[in-house]
Amino acid sequence: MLNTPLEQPEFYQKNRQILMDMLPENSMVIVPSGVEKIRNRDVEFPFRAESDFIYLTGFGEPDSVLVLLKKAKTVASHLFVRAKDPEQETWQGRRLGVEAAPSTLQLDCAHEIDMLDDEILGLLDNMESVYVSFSQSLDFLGTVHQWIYALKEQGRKGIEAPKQVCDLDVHLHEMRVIKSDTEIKRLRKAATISVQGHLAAMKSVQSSVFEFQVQADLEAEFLRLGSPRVAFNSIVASGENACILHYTENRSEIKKGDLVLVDAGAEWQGYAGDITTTFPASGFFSAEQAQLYSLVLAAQQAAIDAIKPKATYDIVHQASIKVLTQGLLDLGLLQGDLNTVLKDEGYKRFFMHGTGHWLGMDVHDVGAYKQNQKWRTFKPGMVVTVEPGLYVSGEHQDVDKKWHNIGIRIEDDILVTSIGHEVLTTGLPRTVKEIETWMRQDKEQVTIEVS
Ligand SMILES: [Mn+2]
Repeated sequence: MLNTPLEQPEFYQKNRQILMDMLPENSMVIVPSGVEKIRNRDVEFPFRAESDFIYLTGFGEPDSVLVLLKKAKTVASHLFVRAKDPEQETWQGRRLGVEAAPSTLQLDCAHEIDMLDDEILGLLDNMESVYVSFSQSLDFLGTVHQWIYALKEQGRKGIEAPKQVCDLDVHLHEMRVIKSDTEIKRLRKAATISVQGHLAAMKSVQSSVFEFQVQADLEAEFLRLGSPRVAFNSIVASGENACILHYTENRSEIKKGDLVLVDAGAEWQGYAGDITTTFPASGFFSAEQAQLYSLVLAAQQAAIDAIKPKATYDIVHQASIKVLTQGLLDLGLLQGDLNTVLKDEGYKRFFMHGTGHWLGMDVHDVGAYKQNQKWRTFKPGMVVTVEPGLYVSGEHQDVDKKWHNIGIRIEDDILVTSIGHEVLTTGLPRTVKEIETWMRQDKEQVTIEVS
């Protein structure tokens, strides 16, 4: 659990200010942190607060709700938190509490969460609009509606209920698409730790028998470098498992001739890293593995090269599928001519996902991809992943067996800059030759250490 508030409360204060500047007078914003979920019996899943909530508070306890009001050109911030409770805290961990919250988080005032239903009715009186994320659970949206309903019932006493409920995502998520300097710093750190974890995984595969052992070394490195948790469940997929896009079982034995696909990222101060590496368990690619790998890498390079201000996600995707499709035609995995296969999307048999996604506090970060039915253009401060792949499984029975059970994805995190782009996830061996050399050197280093 994230009991310690994150650093730099002024960063969150600024986020609140920018958000409220966008909203009209007499608006209220309501953002909950989320509730703990039972895993089994009395064991909870590790809690991680909603990103919107962290973005505006730097705080991560469950059962908390942020309420922002804009009235007479002034913004007031109220936080509802769990009450201090020495007994509960002895069992379950520290709580910030009502008294410490305002100064620690630079908020105007704090209340006990148990008082939310009562207090919010007073705060809502005379508010014109309520902004709440329409991505929230129906439960929470229902609660907001109940509050408004309760106010309407008191209409004869002169109480005025809000007249509209608006989607907060439109404003808040658009804000989150463009990263500030503080956010870029955190993403850079998440990227650096993620790179180190992937290097540890490449090292681990040489002494590991099972996928979970590689996962252990990967995640140990994240933790060792101070990341409190993975940004998403790590994928360590060997051989045919790599053809399952979100494989997270990680229980199989790694065979000598397998490629191992690792898709994992560390979280840092609420921000995600997201890297995929694919490398041979033995330290050497087979001829077919090397051919497909080099093709995916060329597609990734073409896609990264296309990233600059005013380019669009579609341009990046088209750049990668063009290279992949031509390569699949050249290798005989696809037949026909380039334009026909591109038009018919024949490549989707081997590459069935997009080339990437927004990256930020959420690994598949918030923000629209299209605006007014058109792909939106890139702007400095946006962060995207580029992750083309090729997946040839035993199911592709019309394809020569020599290509079977090869799943490859290569993914990096890219910041759009004013002059083009910057790869945040540098420092990994990427070409076939670099990977083979790195793994061989590493093996020699390990041998020296042991002897
Ligand atoms: Mn990704």
